[in-house]
Amino acid sequence: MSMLTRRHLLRRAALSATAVTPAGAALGAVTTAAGATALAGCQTGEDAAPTEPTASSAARLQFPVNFGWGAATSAYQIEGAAKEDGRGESVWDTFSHTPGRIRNGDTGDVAADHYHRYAEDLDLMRDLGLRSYRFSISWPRIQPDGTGAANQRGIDFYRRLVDGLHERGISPMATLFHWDLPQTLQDAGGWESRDVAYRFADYAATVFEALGDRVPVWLTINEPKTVVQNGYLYGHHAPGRQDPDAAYLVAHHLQLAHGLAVQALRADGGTGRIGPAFNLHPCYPADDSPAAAEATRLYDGYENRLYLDSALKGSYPEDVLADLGPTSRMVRGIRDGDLEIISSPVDVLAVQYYTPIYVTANGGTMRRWPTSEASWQQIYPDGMYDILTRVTRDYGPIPLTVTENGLPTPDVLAADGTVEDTGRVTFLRDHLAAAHRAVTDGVPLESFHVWSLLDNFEWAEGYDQRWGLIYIDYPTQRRVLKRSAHWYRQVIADNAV
Ligand code: IFM
Repeated sequence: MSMLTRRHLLRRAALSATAVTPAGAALGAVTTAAGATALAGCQTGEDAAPTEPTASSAARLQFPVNFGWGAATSAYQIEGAAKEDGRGESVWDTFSHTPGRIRNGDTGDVAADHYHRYAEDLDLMRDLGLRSYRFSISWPRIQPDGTGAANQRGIDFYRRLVDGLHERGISPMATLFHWDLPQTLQDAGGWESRDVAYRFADYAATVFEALGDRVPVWLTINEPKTVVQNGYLYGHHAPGRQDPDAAYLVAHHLQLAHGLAVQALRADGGTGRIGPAFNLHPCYPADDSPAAAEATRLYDGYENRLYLDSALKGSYPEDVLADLGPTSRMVRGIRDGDLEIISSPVDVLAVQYYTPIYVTANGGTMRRWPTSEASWQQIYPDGMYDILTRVTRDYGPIPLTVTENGLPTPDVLAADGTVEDTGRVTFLRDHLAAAHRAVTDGVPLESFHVWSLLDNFEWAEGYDQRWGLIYIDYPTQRRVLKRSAHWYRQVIADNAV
């Protein structure tokens, strides 16, 4: 493993000490003006210096007819009911119950109690006017031990949820895996075990069989990079490992699992569309030096191309493979035919954008923009434009959906029952304006999902950070629409920001 890789890993480890949570950084590109030539890729040249973020504008930006306005959640972060109706344990049950792992010792045992309050939450979605709801299915609710026959009570819950969405005119978008691996499979090696990719395909087939007639869009694995980096490099996510060699073998097995699930849907004769969900980050050189350009290129390989190239081009980036080296567990773990499986044709690509990354000449990173309450997140709306246009430029006109974008804000429930999260309104307006600019420049963006619908369990941060459009008063589980929710309802009604 090269020096650059080691610096990359060390940089990430340092970030994690200050509570990096989600996946990481990105390498993207820089752009500002509306030119279609503004590539959002990994820019390494002199003209890559970022400019001021997009200014807010009073002009209305109309989105395409039938644009899929949505919001997103995931199972472990909102459902609670951790021990009900036959649900098995996941790695996140184990991790969150391990002292010292989660801020304030929080767990997902109750979370937003969505498992019991889903009907109320569906009504709130309808009241907001959502057209799309992206949620995840809990593997240990469907297969408590990660294999074998389906737990009917688990299936029934998601059936009720999906039926409730249709009754309210909201289109379901289901993620098969949002990090809650059954603990039994972790005990058998977790994602380091190639066999787990095949167990995932079996689980996916079970879900398609049960819900395939009611779910039009499937996403396979949420943010494989976060599992790789936070779970296996820095160890502040489940399963809490710090083993770079294992991390990239895990990356390969997650990609393999993705491809096998795509094939399972096709084998099932499913009519639904399917694709991966990647958190992508535009990476920019921190200065004009050739060394920064070179370091940015490799950084982009680890952050973006490792996942995009394998799924959409059928190859891993040569620079990353060379950097990992021929004796790495990942490189040794790639078998003939794997990349054909991984690049099984998909119908849609889900992009999750939170932050840019600025890479220094020595392979480190630096902060250029203000951060949110999440110290890893620099607020840079133009990065949304850059990453969307880069994906279209580099990977062709595959339909895109933004499945996550948002930030945590210091929300307080006032005595008059309001929550004034004006920072979230500004953030979403500016990021939607950037997405609109990408659409204007030809990006086939179909939908946009705010992260998140509800305040929820933010992994290592517990309940400390609030990411929702809807405030959860955890002691009472009362739901309160924040100012941003009212604003978003108007955006949806107007089909414009
Ligand atoms: O809460 C997470 C989500 O589970 C995955 N993407 C990033 C979000 C914010 O950190």
